Amino acid sequence: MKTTSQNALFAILLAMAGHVGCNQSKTEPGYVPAGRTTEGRRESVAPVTPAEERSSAGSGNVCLTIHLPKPQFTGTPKDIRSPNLEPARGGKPRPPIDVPAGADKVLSKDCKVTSSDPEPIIGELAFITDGDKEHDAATYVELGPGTQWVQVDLGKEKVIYAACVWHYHGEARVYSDVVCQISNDPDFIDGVVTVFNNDHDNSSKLGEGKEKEYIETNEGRPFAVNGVKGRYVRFSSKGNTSNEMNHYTEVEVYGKP
Ligand SMILES: [Ca+2]
Ligand SMILES: [Ca+2]
Repeated sequence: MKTTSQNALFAILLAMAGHVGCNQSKTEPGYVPAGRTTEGRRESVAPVTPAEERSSAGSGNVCLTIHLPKPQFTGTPKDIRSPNLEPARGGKPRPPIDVPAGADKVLSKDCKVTSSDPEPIIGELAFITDGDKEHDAATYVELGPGTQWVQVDLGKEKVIYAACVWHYHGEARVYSDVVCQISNDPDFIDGVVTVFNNDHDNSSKLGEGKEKEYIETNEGRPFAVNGVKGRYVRFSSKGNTSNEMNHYTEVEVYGKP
């Protein structure tokens, strides 16, 4: 059994390694990734418990751990305006994502990626699942303007419990019409399930979304998926608040291998 000081040291080491933990409850302080500050203050770091210790008795669930790249900027910029933007979170993390035990594995690493723009302006489609999420001029992919998608082929049908997308976290910006869909049809005509959609005015014509737009950071945008089965996962967007292009640094899809 670990002592309190050992637990604290472990938490600090995990935070330094860039892990986002998920054992906080509503009564505990929110987790802040290493190096993040809010309004110039150094934030405290909540304890992080490894996934195998977090499995709560009876429920069979574990909290998803997402490995984060280094942050490139701190604080919340004040000059971004977008009609469907979520309220500022003040450095607080998003709610943790619980998934069934064993369903917290990255399914998408090195999977084949196709796109509505098969010849990216910058980078290669393979960058999107290569596991490198650090922001760098050599790590992201730039696709053309308008609604564009990238599609990950998981190789066979999998049961999906979460996903996370990092578009571009070199500066604070907001991407429009962020949509994620899952299907067994590579053409996304039959059996399409939409699992994330913040296109509130249906300008990308994939349906009206209920999610809010968000500012890109090193945390990407993680979201839970309710055990949806499918082989292909498609991520769409339509430009951003800095330019009309579409970018991807990495996407991850989580579930049972
Ligand atoms: Ca990458
Ligand atoms: Ca829209």
